[in-house]
Amino acid sequence: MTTLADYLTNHLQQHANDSVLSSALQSTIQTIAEVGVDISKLLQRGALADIHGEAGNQNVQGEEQKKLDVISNDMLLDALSKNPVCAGVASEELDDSTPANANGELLVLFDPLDGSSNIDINMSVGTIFSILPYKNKGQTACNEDFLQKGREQLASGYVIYGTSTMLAFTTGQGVVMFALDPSSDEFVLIEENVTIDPSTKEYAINMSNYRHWLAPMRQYIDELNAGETGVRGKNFNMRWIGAMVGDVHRILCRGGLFSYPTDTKDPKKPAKLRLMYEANPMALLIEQAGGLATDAITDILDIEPTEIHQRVPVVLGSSEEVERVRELHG
Ligand code: FBP
Repeated sequence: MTTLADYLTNHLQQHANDSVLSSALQSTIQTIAEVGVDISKLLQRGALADIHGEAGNQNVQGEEQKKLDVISNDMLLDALSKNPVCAGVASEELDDSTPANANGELLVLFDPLDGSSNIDINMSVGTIFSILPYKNKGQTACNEDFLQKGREQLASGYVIYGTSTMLAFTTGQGVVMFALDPSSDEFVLIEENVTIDPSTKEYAINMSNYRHWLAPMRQYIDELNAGETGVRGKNFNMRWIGAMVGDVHRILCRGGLFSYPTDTKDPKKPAKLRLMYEANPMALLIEQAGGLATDAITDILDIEPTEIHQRVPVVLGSSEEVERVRELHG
């Protein structure tokens, strides 16, 4: 049985060409995992822990915050800010980044509780994280320091709170998965080098937005829905968990396509998902598992960020399907 601590010690030392950076990565992933255990326990207690319902205020995205959005945000912010390797933290729930230790090596971004509309209905939710290098050591970190392309990420991953609690991450050498052992509060290694099949028969999209999509996306989904009677010549099945972390976890487990495309619902908000807290970390995982991740045309990891809360269209998963979407958006 390999615990997270063992794995991080062995794995990162092996692959490290910078031991300072690797031990910084090690302690940061360990810190996030420890908070993940605490959030998992709160979720296990559910309504008994008074974590259901609204927090009574809106976040910078203009969304009603759930109680657990705020609780999990504060737990992560507190733990990471106390970690000396962490120079700064940025959260989906906070307007601006929070400077931490100016001599730290790393910047951490997180969506403390992805899929928060699932909390009150006892469905899967998750914590998504992205780790970037801090390039202005000795200075106080600010929002601009976080505006690095997704390719600059040193690591990314998520903790999913589902039927069991699991952790999946990459440090650029493939994707690994751990399961939480509730009897020891330890994450135990269950799979290394997770790979995604290039072809699939499963897709995930919020079909209720169909009339708001651009023509190429409607054509792609029409092709899938035509199944074996159409140009694709095979039937496709649909899933939608309402939490990106859940849909991406399914894709890492059995392949598939996930998309939250651009839409015309609200001209001021042509996309829903956040580049820095959702798209970039998930895109790195998917690419490291042999899949693809685009905004329908451009690889997500090559998008130059302009502000820490920017939103992007997302198409990710099994490469054949992502390429078909790219072709139709040609
Ligand atoms: P947050 O819950 O972090 O705001 O994330 C957005 C999200 O919940 C994704 O996880 C999910 O894929 C999508 O929105 C669901 O959107 P919709 O409610 O439109 O189906």
